[in-house]
Amino acid sequence: MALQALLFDVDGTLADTERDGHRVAFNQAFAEAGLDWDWSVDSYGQLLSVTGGKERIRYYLEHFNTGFKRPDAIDEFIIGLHQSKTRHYTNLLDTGAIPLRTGVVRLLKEARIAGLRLAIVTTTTPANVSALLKNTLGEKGESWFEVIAAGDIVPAKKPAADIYDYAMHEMQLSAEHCFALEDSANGIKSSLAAKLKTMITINDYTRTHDFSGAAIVLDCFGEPDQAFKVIGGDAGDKMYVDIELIKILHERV
Ligand code: XBP
Ligand code: MG
Repeated sequence: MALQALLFDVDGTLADTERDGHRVAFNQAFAEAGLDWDWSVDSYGQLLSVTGGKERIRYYLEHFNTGFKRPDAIDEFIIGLHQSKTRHYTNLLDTGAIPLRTGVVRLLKEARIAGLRLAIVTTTTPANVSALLKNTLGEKGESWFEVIAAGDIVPAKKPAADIYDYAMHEMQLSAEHCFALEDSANGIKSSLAAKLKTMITINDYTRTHDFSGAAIVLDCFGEPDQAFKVIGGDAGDKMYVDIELIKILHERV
């Protein structure tokens, strides 16, 4: 089946947003609300087992900070905290603090030249995607992607298949014409459940995750002068991810 579209995860895949972006913004929101909660670099790794910021705050209260006296209107409390977190996160991106990962811009440009259709498939809030793309690819960055499937658009976030299914439905494409690019166990569970061949580029929070079923696992996309490391799978004689490698992986049974 001919490859027609690339479906990109955002957090951890397009950019290393978690440790120095989302985590920092959560802590800023907590401080602003007068809470003494502090999500350290290490503890945030555990909290990442739950996708979605609101879901992550709830998980923290249920499993890590069980002594906190919760307000009666807990849902509104979490929504308010999360809105503040989104404001801090997008402000942080506006400072240019988070660049795209190695090889991302080149790969996106090559995909556009090759006529591949592009989509974003993420659990993060839509405003976060807009801010990242605008601040890294420029004002027109978002328009490179035909569909931006993000946040609460589906109720069941990754690892459920729903957000990938939604994106493919919007594009009127079936899974065999698409290829997913992910960085985490929850991400690949979601893409595999949607029957998508999936490439993984790991990061510090995900390097020990289980990536069974991945088409290949790499440390990054690489550049012509900066080879990737193959962690699992067969990249042939390729040193960096290009459209040809993705097509080979897509066709491989
Ligand atoms: C990303 C996430 C998101 C962000 C926070 O996972 O888990 O929850 O950490 O985003 P993935 P919000 O890369 O698998 O999509 O706070 O906007 O929900
Ligand atoms: Mg991710």
